[in-house]
Amino acid sequence: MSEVKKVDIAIVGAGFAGMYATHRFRALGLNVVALEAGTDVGGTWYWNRYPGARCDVPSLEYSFGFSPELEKEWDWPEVFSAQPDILRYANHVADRFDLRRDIRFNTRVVAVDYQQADKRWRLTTDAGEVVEARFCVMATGCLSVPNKPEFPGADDFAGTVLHTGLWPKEPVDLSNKRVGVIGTGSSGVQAIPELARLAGHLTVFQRSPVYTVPANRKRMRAAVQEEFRENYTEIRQMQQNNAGGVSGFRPVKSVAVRSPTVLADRAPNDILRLTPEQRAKLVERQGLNVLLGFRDVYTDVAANEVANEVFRDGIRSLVKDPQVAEVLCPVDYGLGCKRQVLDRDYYDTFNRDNVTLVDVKAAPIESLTATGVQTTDAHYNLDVLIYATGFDAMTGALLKANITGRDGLALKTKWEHGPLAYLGLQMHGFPNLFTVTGPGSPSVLCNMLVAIEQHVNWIADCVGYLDANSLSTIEPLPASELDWVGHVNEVAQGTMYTTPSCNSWYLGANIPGKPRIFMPYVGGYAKYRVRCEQIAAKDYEGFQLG
Ligand code: NA7
Repeated sequence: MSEVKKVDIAIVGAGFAGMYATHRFRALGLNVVALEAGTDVGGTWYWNRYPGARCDVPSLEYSFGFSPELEKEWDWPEVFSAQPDILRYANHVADRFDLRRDIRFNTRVVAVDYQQADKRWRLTTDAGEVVEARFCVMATGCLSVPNKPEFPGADDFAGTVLHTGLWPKEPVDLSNKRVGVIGTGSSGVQAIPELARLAGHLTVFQRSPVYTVPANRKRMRAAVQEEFRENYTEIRQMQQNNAGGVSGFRPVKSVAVRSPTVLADRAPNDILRLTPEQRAKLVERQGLNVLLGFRDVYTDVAANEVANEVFRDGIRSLVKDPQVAEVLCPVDYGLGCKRQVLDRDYYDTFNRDNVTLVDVKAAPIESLTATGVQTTDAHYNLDVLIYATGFDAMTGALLKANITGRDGLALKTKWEHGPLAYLGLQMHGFPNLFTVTGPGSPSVLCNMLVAIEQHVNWIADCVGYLDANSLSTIEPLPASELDWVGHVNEVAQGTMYTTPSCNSWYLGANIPGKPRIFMPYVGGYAKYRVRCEQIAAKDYEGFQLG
């Protein structure tokens, strides 16, 4: 066995969370190592290289706030960035802060074990290397374990198989190919218009239709970027006080004031206060996005269904073939149940001659064959099959790391009935192990970069506190995590996220056998941040220090 590497802090993952953790803990004078399965930094943005991959938060917000120099020197080409630009940014950050010297790439952590006697964490890698650390920080991401449904005969398919969440670095030639894609969530919706342009023929296997609205496609104007730079101190403060970790800063100097006609068209707060004619007119003028602006759509089931029907009418007007349009209309769930999907030309893609939509809810996929996909009523010949089937979200990567805490308690056992954690930061029985954007924290309901920085800063302050007070361990009391999980569930009740008809990855409903629990904290980032700060200020109330 190779020599054991001993460090103060072991970090698992070198996406944005692991990168910032490496930087932040190093600044405390601690000895750090980050272990990363990929060959380079970027995490989610390293793996999700599929055509059309893009962020749904504006880049001037979805960027690190810890370095004013970084803010000054980086130019974003578009308002909402494409994956290659975000990955370029991650690489720039790694270069600028010399992060790679403390990151081991091509290294997958296969076991994380608590060594009770010396209160250290022992991490074992797929190469059999061992790292021991006082603290272990799981920066493993919320959407990092791809979900690949097991269809009978999957191994028989002789064509190329790809997953959007594990897209190869090498160019994929789809020209003149018969391409099939399974899945119409965010990844599928982003990829499908691009795949249709690249492929000879595209067959879309859709189980659940989606509510998707056109994304902002604006190039970044230099003046807008500059105005953000001038106001970044205030913008970062605004993010800290916003439920979604987004400042909502509107450039005033660099953007012309909207015309009075457009202002007059703005939607009132409640859709139920409009007549059907007014609703139709509003959508005609402003597009489907306008439906997302009504307050009651998210709080009132009747209002929600009105908006859903207006949305369906919108789909019917955008898609030429009425039968195809009907299959694209979601009926089983409403707006606000799943994460809002943004697209570029999605509905119009189904007007192309080289695209076929297959309803696999009506006729499910039975098996894969050597030559394609067999549903209960037809066979589809394919050269390439793409899974856009999502992720084992939020808990997947943590469980996959085989974490075992005190007294041999496996995280898998502790979380058998759902994730039990305090603030999404720590678990009882797992002293000195922290999760960045873990279940029970705002995480995926927040601007991830803001959520990541807040967690890493909190953990760094906590480690500093332990050292300053000659303490060696911290873990939550059992009652604290029970109370917190109760609170997380309570605030999720009554929202559109948890209506009985809603099945989303937020609830774990996309993974067979996964407990149905709403995992992220819906109470809002700002409230959550204040709570974390108060707890730290009260000498880590609810935690047990030793
Ligand atoms: P999602 O949103 O989980 O979407 C996965 C899609 O794959 C969805 O349409 C699923 O249909 C479909 N799916 C999954 N399993 C199957 C099987 N067995 N047969 C047919 N279709 C299937 O993942 P994404 O990657 O698109 O997006 C995840 C997040 O990444 C997104 O919310 C953004 O935050 C970024 P279903 O709805 O389960 O019927």
